[in-house]
Amino acid sequence: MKPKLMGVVNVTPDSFSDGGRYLDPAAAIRHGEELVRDGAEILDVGGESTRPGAEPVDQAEELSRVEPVVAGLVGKATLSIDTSKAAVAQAAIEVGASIVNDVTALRGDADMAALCAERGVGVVLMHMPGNPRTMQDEPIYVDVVDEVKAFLAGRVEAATAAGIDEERIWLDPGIGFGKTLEHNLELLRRLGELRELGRPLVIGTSRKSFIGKVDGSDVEDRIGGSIASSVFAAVEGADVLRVHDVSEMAQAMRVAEAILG
Ligand code: HH2
Repeated sequence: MKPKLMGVVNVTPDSFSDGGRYLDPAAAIRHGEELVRDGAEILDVGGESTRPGAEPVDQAEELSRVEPVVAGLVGKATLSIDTSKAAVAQAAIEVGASIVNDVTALRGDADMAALCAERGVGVVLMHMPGNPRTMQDEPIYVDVVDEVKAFLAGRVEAATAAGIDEERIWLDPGIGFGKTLEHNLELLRRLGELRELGRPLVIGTSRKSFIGKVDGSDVEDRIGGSIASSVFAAVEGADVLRVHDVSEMAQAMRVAEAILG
């Protein structure tokens, strides 16, 4: 067990836990550098919030947020661009991103799959029913793990049919995206079943509202829950942990790894 830490760099005014803190490119770059010093191997740069109810961001605006930040972080870590817009992904790839983290799993923009295939980048395919505006309306599954697994298998098929090398695909069950508390807990509890898909797993539990639903904590007070859920996910086989609090998570992982030997 040695998951990579993916540090979150949100260049947005409205992200659910750190919106507005790093909207200035220089502040976002400094934040990314700090996350690397703290132990992040990957930085995930995003210019559009996907929190429940978030409004879509105009392409030019999203591009102007993320492009200087990706450019400023080149050479400091592996860079991932968190976007569902092909034009934004393309600009980020041109300045140095090597992973596209698409929460729509290539369904949001008809040009995204071809772009990723042509550029040979890594691709994170995440499960989300509907879109951020509607996903929490009334999530219903007969068996959430089976359904997420079938969805992800289908997206791998679509991606490889579009020419994306299967070896470059990472999968993510989308904790907090169109799921109730019980759905999120069950996905984490049965994470091992998603390993059967044969691709590395990315897990993002950091500061999410399911933690607050467990213990009533506010968003700025969820580090303990973020660590507990991420360590659990790592033990169950997560390969990448997408986190905001890299320093604390790195220490938690060092201790967990020391125990496991
Ligand atoms: N979660 C968020 C955004 N992108 N990408 C992947 N692959 N997995 C996740 O779990 C995931 C993600 C939400 O977190 P954050 O970026 O902090 O918030 P916001 O979307 O409000 O910017």
